[in-house]
Amino acid sequence: MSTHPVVYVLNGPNLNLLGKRQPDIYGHETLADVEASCAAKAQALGLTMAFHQSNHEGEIVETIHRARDEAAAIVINPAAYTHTSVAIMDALLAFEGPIIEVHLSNVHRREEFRSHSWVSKAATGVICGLGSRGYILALDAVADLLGTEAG
Ligand code: CA2
Repeated sequence: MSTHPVVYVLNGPNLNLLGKRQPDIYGHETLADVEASCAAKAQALGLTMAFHQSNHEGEIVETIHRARDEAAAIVINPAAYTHTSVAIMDALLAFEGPIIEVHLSNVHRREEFRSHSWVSKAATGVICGLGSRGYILALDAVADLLGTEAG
């Protein structure tokens, strides 16, 4: 059994299409590519990662509930639910560890509605506009905040 802290990396609706549509906004990498980079980074940092994607709000809420027992930190790209979901915000507010919100695009340069995030009200920190590197930086932040950084 691993004694490494567990970090959940959660992805919201339509992110399963990453790399397959709209590469001008979201880049050419697929979600499987992002997962592989995150897995390598987590291992280097001494973290155990569990990577999830769901197109269903309730499923994301239930995954966050599981994180209460199983994870020390959460990295989340809630995708469109960022801007709509009080339910995901409330679930995150019930989680005690660090929460890093990640967006591939700079949501503040886009349509006005993307500038508001319910999830930010529960997040420790927010990273946006740096593409998939944002996930890697979020894992760095998690390791730092948990005080578990390797090396
Ligand atoms: O920039 C981000 O990471 C977003 O969370 C992505 C969401 C969007 O609703 C947020 O405002 C910002 C959209 C995810 C959909 O991803 C797709 C990827 C490729 C093709 C189609 C959708």
